Amino acid sequence: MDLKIRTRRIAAPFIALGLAAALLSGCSAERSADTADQPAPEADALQISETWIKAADDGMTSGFAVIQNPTDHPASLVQVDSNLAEHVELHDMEGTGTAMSMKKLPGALEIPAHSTVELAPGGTHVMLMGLKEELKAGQSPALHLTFGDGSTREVAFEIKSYTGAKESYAPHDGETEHGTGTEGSEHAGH
Ligand SMILES: [Cu+2]
Repeated sequence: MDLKIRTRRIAAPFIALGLAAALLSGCSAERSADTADQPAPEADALQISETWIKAADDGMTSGFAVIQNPTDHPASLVQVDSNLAEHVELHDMEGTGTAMSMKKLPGALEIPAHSTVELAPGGTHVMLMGLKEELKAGQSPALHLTFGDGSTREVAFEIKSYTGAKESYAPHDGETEHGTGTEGSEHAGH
């Protein structure tokens, strides 16, 4: 609490300073905005596809995506938020075989210039912990993504039932669960 208030007080003069600087250098700022030197916000420049989340009744589940950076500038995914879960973290897998476990990424997920980063089962993933509601196949809730430059974007993730490779936290291996197909997939949008 106290910290937050203090940060805000400190931030105000800096914002004023930045504003003054922007006004003073109005001409040059306008010029550089026209050139390629000014990178587009990461939220707009990154191409995000194949977004999906494993269907789950409760507890935790994970989300996946393919993030492509076609620009000349490095980008990063800093944070993912959702009101579907108590906590959302970016996780990575560590170790091999049966000793494989997941851990929170120490920092942002880097997406270097002209590269594609894949979040997939068995690898980097978005971890949704403490689900507040059942995630049923066919739904397409939006997650809130925050990037390295502070830009943000809502991205729809399709809920899919998935019985492939499990991470270590999914104990029911080999069970034949089906029937939660994607029939009646009304894209709730939201
Ligand atoms: Cu995880």
